[in-house]
Parts: sequence; structure tokens; C-alpha cells
Amino acid sequence: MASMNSSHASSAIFVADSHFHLQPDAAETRRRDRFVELCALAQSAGHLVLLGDIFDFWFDYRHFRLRGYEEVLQALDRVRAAGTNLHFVGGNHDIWAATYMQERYGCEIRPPHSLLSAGGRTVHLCHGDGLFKLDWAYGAFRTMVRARAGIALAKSLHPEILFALSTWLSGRSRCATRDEAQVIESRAAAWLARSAQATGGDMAGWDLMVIGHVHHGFSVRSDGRTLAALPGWLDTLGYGVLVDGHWRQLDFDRDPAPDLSPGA
Ligand SMILES: [Mn+2]
Repeated sequence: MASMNSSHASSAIFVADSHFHLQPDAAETRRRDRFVELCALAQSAGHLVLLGDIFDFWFDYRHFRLRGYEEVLQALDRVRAAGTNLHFVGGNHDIWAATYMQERYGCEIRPPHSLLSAGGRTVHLCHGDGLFKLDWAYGAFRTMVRARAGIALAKSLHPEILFALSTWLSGRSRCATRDEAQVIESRAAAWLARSAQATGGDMAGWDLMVIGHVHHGFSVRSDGRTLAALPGWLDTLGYGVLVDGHWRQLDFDRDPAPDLSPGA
């Protein structure tokens, strides 16, 4: 069916690291309700990019469905029904949701680094885990969840045990401290400078890279390229908007209704 969307095709909304749980507490329920409002905003955007760790725990079982994410999943149904293109980049917590997101929302399965033409630019998408080598515990979990052997191992665990393991590890997901934030920013700047020489082939041609994962919002520039990190919907209601090539990092409490029309 042709889209009935009156949306602005050249606009894209980015969000990451909401770390939603199956059994949310009161504070998370409020954040989830705001996320549902962000989804309503995304109904008038051309693209909604979910940049990883939207879900704190996800596992695809053949015969079982996780229970507890219905409000978020149904909000995403409405985004898709409005004609907005949905994109999903798996994080270290929800990489296993990729197949489900493909089946339910038509998201293509993406490698850890990929390019997206949206919002008037070619954007390098990556959740961000493993980029700056800060976090050995994430690193170990990431290696496990992304490896074939790790998936086989996880599938052999009882769902509730896997859930408990993941919940324990996710206790480490929180806002970066001031010292960590400085280290992250300087490593990001160094990475961006190196990438100017290293990036070629299929990954050439981007001038904006958006990541999540670090739970600290910032952007750095080098040689005409920008690397922007979303602060994470868990810590603040941070999100990104790209309209007609113009990138902005916003806070949903202060900016719940940005202008998505071209030239805005
Ligand atoms: Mn992450």
C-alpha cells in the first residue's frame, strides 16, 4: 500500500540505549511512555533509526515469545503503519532482536557497521560497542552474543537463566562519569581521524557517523566528518534529528516537537 504519510522524507530520528526491561519500574514506565511519544513524532519523519540497546534483554526462541515489550512494539507498529522507514541496529543487549525486527517492521539485517541514506546525508551507523575499547565486561558479553558459538551456548541455557545473566551484566549500563566522558571523547576524536584513512570500499562516502552505547552525548569533528554519540534514552531523553542534512542532538523534555520540514 502506498504510504499515507504526510511525512518529510528527508528527515530521520535516531534513538539508542533505552534499555527497556520486561518488567519496568515506575521510572522506566515514564521513560517508556515518553518513548511512545517519540514514536508518535517519528510517524511524521521519513526514517526512525533504532541504534541499539533499545531492549535490555532479547532472545529469539523458536517456541516462546518474550512478554513485556508490547507498548514499545505496538508504538513501532504505528510508526511503520504511518509509512516511516524503520531501521534497527542491534546493540550488545538486543542484537538477537534483528530477525524479529525484520519480520515485524521490515528492517533490513545490518552488519555492525553500515551506511544509510536518510535525512539528506549518508550516515554511518554503528551501535558503538567495541569501538573505543573501554569496557571489558561489555566486550566479553558482546563477543559472546555476536559469536555463533555464543548463540548456541545461549540457546542451551534456560530462558530465565539467560535473562538473569543479562540482567546482571546490564547493571553496568549507566551514564558515563565525567572522567569517562573525557576519555570517550578523546578516543572518539582519535578514531574519527584514523577512519579518514582507513575507510574505503563499501563503507566509503559518509560524513556523519552516529553511535550509541557510550551513554554520553557529544559530537566530534575531523576533516569535514562528524562522529555523534547519542546520550541514551536511559540516562536522559536524548535523541538525534537529521533534517535535510542538518544534524541536531536534542532532549525530548526540552524539544518534544522539532520542525521536521525541509529547510527547518
Ligand atoms: Mn550498548
